Parts: sequence; structure tokens; C-alpha cells
Amino acid sequence: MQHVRCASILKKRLVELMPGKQEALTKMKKEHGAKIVDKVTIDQLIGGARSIKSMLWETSLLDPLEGIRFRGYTIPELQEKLPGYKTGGEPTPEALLWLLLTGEVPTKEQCDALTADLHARAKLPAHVEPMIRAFPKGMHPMTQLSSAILALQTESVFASEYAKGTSKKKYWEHTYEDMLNLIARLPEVCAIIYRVSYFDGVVPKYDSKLDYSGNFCQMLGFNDEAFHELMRLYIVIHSDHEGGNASAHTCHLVGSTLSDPYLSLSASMNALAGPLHGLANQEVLGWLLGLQQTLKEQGKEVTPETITDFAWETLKAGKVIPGYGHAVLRKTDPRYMCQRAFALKHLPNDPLFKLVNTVYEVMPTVLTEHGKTKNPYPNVDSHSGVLLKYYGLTQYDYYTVLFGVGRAFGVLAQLFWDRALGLPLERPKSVTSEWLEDFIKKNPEGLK
Ligand code: HAX
Repeated sequence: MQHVRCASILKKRLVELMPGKQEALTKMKKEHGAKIVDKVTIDQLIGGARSIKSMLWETSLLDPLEGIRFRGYTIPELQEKLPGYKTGGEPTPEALLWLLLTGEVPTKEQCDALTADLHARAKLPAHVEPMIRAFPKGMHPMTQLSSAILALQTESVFASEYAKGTSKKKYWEHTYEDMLNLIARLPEVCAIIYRVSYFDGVVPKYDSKLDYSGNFCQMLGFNDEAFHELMRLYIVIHSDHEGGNASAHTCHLVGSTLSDPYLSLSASMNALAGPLHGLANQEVLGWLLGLQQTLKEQGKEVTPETITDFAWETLKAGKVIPGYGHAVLRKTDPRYMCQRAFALKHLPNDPLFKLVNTVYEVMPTVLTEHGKTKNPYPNVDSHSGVLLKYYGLTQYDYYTVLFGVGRAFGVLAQLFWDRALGLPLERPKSVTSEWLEDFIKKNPEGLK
């Protein structure tokens, strides 16, 4: 019964907030709908639609110099304002989910109620665990995660209510149920993937006395409270990065067809699994270990000079330096900086952390000299692997799965608002290169 009471607190607040948001958006469209907010150049059209403002995304906003704000709050502000598991600890994902959904900082009681609600929803349908266990050895953990989310879709409230002919006015409610059920079930799914892929397949029992992250960590096999704190921070900072990045945009796009949250999140995870996006955290650790190994074989010390030489070898081989650069950011990612602060507090003498620091000292100069990237500074993926490895999570092809757990919080919170605001099918216009040539002939100066 406690779960019903808990569930109702967040839902009740959303029911109170929705009419105001819906009315404000309708009014904005009616009064200002025809106003121009952006223009598109041919470079942007060919070049991956960089920075064209063409999507509504309520939960966060990214500034190229300042970095991400979640419902208006920077990462240090989240660390200060959101309740932790313990007083003064890192913010919890439950607190962040409340903030992303409502725009309001929750109380500790509200967070605890949400934790209890998630625990009450966590049981997996019977077919999912045997399916994961039957996957071939060596299947990438992200492939397993995406497939497992699809398999969970048999439980979709949205899909079953839609099939029964539910009203549009109820879409938000079915999405809300799917969002919480799905987030609640990810820890066990991911723990099974981890324990089966790298160990004997025995998964520690679910412990609903802990918070979301604490239970997740112990199911993975990690009981160190410092690692639980890292996981809280990790999930929070990986949750959301406005709407245009590939995993967020994919969830929004697929969801816009009224595919249910399971289908939408699985698609989002497939975008995250790309090396230019979430797989970069795996690639970074591979690059750092490759650097250490190569220098050891050559009998060389790790110094700024030898790192610089190794970086140039990577670039000359036609590869990117993983963990550096960004499609929007033009300064060091604050998600990198807060992980660095965590490392300075908890593992200042870790050799790999020291290596990451030295790479940070030299890489912006190398990339600036290379002259291609618009942003020579590190992004979120540059740091996360070092922290995970320090606590014993050494299997780096698993790292993107953890990113995926975090990302689910952001993209599903937005998907809830997509349905609550009745956002339509997404359908931008494409053109052919012949169309463009013709356009240029007819408009040599472009449109004014
Ligand atoms: N190393 C080498 N070259 C790089 C580079 C890097 N780290 N970052 C960008 N470049 C190159 C690009 O490949 C591109 O080269 P071409 O003109 O030959 O195609 C050129 O610089 C211009 O790119 P850009 O405009 O600065 O960057 P994009 O918006 O095109 O791409 C990327 C942004 C993040 C994909 C890019 O910086 C990159 O490949 N970085 C390395 C991979 C990485 O860390 N990805 C994670 C990003 C954060 C994230 O999404 N996490 O999930």
C-alpha cells in the first residue's frame, strides 16, 4: 500500500502542473507561432543540423561555454540543492528525476517516496532474465541492454492501453507508468548483463532497503559506499544534455510516432552505443591503457612529451582522440570537471587519474595545433572510466551501459512531457543535392 501512496505524490504534483504548461504552450503557439527564431545555412543542412533550433526539450538546456543546466540548475547547484542519500552526499537520481519532471527541487521525503515507488515496480517479467542468459558470450553489453529493453516491452502500459483505444488525453498517464516501471527495472537488467558477461552469472539479491543507486551497485557486486556515491553522481550527470544529442533526439523522434517508451528507449540506447557518442567512455579507457602499454613496450616514461607523441600517432592514423571535442560545447565539459573534483577528493594519488590529468594538460594544445576540432577540450567521457576502474569496475566495454542507465532518466522524463504537451510526430524536411544546386542557381545570395 505504501507504494500506492508514494506513487501518488509525484503523479499528483504532475497533475497539478500539467494544465498550466499545456495552456502556456497553446497560448504561445497561438500568439507567437509565426515568429522566426532561427535560419538554416547550407553548411548546417549538410553538416548534421548543428545548432539549428528546431525542437522543444523542457528538462535541460546546454550553453556552449557554461555547459548543461538541468531545469535551470548547474551541476554544482544540483550538488548543493538536491537531497543526497546521506546529508551532504551526492544528489540521488531519484531527486534528479523529480526535478526533471516537475522543475522543482524535491524534499528528502519526496525522494524517499519515489525510491520506494521504484523498488515496488522493479520485478522483471519472467522471460527477460533467461533471454539475457541465453545471449552468446561476447555480445556487446549495449546490444544486450537494447535487446533486454525491447523484451521488457511486453509490459508496456502505453502499448496495451493504446491497443484498447485509450484517449489522447490519457497518453501522459500511460507514459508515466512505463517511464517509472522501465527505470525501476534497469538495475536488475544491467546487473544480470554484468554478472553473466564477466562472472559466474550469480547476481546478488535485490535490496530495497537501499536507494536506487546503492541497490544497483550492490547487485553489480560493489558494496563500497564511496562507489555508491560515485554511481549517484554518475547517473545524475549522464541523465540529460538537452534534446539534440543523438540518444535524446532518437528517443524523442521514435516516441513521436507514439511508439511506447520501451521502443523509444531501446532506440535511444542504440544511438548511445556509437563511438562518437556514449561508446566514447569505453574508447577513452582503451586509449589510455593503449598509451600506457605502448610506452612500456618502448621503455619510455609517461610524460607530457610522450603523451603528445602518442596523440599525434592516433591523429595521423586518421582516428579521433576519444573523450575530446563536442558538437555544442566550446569549453571543458562541467561533467568532466565534477568528476575531476570527485577524483581529487577520493583518489588523488591514483596513477590513472594522474595520467588523465597530464593528458588534460597537453591535449588541448595538440588538438588546437591539429586544427580541425572546434573544441579541443575534454567531454564527459574523458573521465568516467578512470573513476569506475579505480573502484574495481574494470570491464570497460560495460561503461556505456552505465551511461545508458543515466540517460534513461533524462530522455524518459522528456518523453513524459512530449505526451503531456501533445507534441506531434517529428518530420523535418530533407532535400536532394540537385534541389540544393537548383536553389543556389535561383537564389545566388541565399534567402534573406
Ligand atoms: N580528435 C580528432 N579529431 C576531432 C576530434 C577529436 N577528439 N573532435 C573533432 N575532430 C574533428 C572531426 O572529426 C572533424 O573532422 P573532419 O572535418 O575530418 O570530419 C573536425 O574535427 C570538426 O569536428 P567538430 O565540428 O569540432 O566536431 P563535430 O561536432 O563534428 O563532432 C564529436 C563532435 C564529439 C563527434 C567529435 O568531437 C569527436 O569525434 N570526438 C571524439 C569522440 C568523443 O569523445 N565522443 C563523445 C562526445 C560526447 C558525447 O556525446 N558523449 O556521449
